Amino acid sequence: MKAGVLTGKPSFNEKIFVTKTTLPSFKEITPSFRKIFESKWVTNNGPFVQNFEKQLARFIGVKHCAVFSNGTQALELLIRTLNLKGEIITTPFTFPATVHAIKANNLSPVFCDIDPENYNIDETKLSKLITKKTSAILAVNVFGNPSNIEALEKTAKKNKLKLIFDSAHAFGCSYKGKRIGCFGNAEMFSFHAAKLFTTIEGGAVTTNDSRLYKKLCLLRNFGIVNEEKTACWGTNAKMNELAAAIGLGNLKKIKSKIKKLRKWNAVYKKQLKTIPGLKFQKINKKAKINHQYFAIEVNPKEFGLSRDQLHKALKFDNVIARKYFYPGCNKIPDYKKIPSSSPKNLPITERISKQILCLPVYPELSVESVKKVCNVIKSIHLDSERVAKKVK
Ligand code: T4K
Repeated sequence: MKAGVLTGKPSFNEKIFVTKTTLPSFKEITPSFRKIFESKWVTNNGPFVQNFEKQLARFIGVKHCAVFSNGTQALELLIRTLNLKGEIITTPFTFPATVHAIKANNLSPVFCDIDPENYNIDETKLSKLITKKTSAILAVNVFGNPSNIEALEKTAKKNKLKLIFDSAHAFGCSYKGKRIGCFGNAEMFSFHAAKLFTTIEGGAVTTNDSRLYKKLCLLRNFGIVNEEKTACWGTNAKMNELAAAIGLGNLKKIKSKIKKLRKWNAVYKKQLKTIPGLKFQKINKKAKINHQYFAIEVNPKEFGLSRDQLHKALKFDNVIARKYFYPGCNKIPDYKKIPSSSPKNLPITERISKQILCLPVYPELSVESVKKVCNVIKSIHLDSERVAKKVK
């Protein structure tokens, strides 16, 4: 089989995106939507939201879950609720929302470089970044791969810092037999349409801290306690009833979806591992992941083409892979000038962000399609010199 970049004929007739929203079937969701439409109670902590929060907390095995209009709002409000000051240490190898949530609270991000194998914060580099101004560590479980949680907990405890996790990618993952969502002071999830577990737009914070949970609920609803009392500043970050109904529908299927994705992941690994210059993310040995991302690291010398060239070449076959996360957040103008942003402090982020490519993976994808994507990549590698002329 020859890649489309060589033949002029794409292997897929339609675009294969990095992911595809998975919703409950229309038939399954209709009774819930009918109930909501008939009741006319569509938002403001309605019965579906309340039930969704209970079910999520039970699924994760955590005391409390507060849901939000999206993951970014969830994280912003979590930071505000913890009353943090000064600086928060985080990773530049993440979606901009992680860092924006710090900035939205008038706090300064401090970037810690990542581990070259697992792409999470390199905990051995944390100590040097901790100053009197540091109030928290915001770690990201990148592509659902749990961070080295014990090491982070130890550093946070020793330095009296709060520890929070951006677990936007990690719904359904676990660490040492406990689900992600139970760790640190609190964890945030995104339920965006591009996530394996979605409410279309939505997010959550999970925590075992009852006071934190109550405060979060207050802040997402304008700080309103009751008709006559507004206790503090707040905003509108509420999830609506239709979103919660979709979440409840999707929750029933999450385990079977993960099972499917595990298979796709195995197929990708089996097919791609023999191609020179391709490497995979090292998954934490103590973890089980949800497999919603499948990232390859492209070594240009060994593969024969750069990540950017492969990314372009795949488009000839209608394979729309994504460069998550390029460029690193340290390159965003708002953060570029802070001292920890300097590329010389972040050599691993610099390299990985230029070599990473996320391939399509979602439950609707067939094994044949996954194999076809792999064959296209093989063909591109084998004919890399010819491909290079077409994708400068
Ligand atoms: N922290 C981290 C670590 C995150 O990754 C994110 C979000 C957040 C925080 C913030 O959470 P939210 O506030 O978003 O809840 C997508 C998502 O929009 C974003 O939520 C996600 N991370 C990020 C990793 O991926 P884009 O810019 O890649 O989205 P887009 O529109 O290009 O969509 C990606 C693919 O998803 C499309 O190629 C096809 C598929 N898709 C997309 C949409 C919108 C669908 O199948 N259906 C859809 O409706 O950011």
